Amino acid sequence: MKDKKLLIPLLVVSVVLSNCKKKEEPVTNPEAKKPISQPLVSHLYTADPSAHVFNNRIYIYPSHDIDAGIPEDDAGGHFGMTDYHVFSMDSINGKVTDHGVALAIQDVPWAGRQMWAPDAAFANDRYYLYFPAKDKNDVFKIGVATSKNPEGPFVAEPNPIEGSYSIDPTAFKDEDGSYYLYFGGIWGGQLQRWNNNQYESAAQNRKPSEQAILPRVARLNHDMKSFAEPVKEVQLVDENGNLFTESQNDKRFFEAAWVHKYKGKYYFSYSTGDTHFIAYAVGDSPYGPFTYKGVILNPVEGWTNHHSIVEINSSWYLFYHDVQLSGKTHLRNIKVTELHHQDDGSISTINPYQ
Ligand code: FUB
Repeated sequence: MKDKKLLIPLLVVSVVLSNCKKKEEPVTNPEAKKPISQPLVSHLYTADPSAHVFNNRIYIYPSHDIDAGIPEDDAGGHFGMTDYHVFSMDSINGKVTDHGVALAIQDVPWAGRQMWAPDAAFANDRYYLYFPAKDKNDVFKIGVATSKNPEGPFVAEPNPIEGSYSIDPTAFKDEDGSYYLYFGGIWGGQLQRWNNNQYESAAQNRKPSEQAILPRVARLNHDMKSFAEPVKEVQLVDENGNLFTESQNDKRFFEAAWVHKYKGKYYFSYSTGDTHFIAYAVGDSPYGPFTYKGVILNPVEGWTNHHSIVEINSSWYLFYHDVQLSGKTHLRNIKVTELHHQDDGSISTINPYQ
């Protein structure tokens, strides 16, 4: 009896409280970071945006993130992407068009799984899509596919580029018309398995005191489908000309190479991986050496950081990604913001959140 008498006032109190709670929604967190830019695409998850201007239009070649249902591991197994979409815009604030599937893994004869960060180039009256994927032996290689149109669809070559390995290819065209393919990524990207361009499946990550692993470059042949020379290491050095050690992981290379040229200098930018910076280094030749100069982009939300830099109508832009839409490391969204070169050639550091 005593309990029943208490029940009615308790019910009244709980109904009043639950109504109060509803009125208070949505709960806003005063500590939440405010992004400086919004996702360019929200109907798909996209990452690793490589942007180019082709035919006066901006084309973006990103990874297409999906939830492949693969548990997270240190080698990035949960990044189980299976195709690419190309996006375009007529201007930096213009409407973004999704051109649909440009290349799917079932149409790449040599590929097994994980289509990671791609890039594109134009030469010989056609467009070339460079993309990494694991082959049927689970070894990352770099493939090339061609199309008459910047948005694809692309037709893949039957084999990966001979002599290629690891991930994150980026094609750079120099002013003399030569093209260079930069690539490499450590840990899940397997670059640590390739010493002297030879594969050692059991090779481990470097120890903190050892010299950091270097990104790679090779000039492309006129056919844009093969290397014109043996793959070389790209020297990334500090202000005294010394290579970094693995322990200098706020400066050493991890993945996501990109090269742009500004006032005659070559800018090599890259992700430092586990310290999450996009850093840059400057040199006088496409082969380097490149001297570390600083940070272009501070860490974004999500583990990875990957970008591209492109000049559009005399302004420079940084395309990048974070995980604003999903909050999940492997489900990212591409973004863009303006980038500024200072008079001394340095690049102002961008904070992705206010
Ligand atoms: O998108 C898969 C991998 O994540 C890329 O290849 C890396 O650069 C990192 O962004």
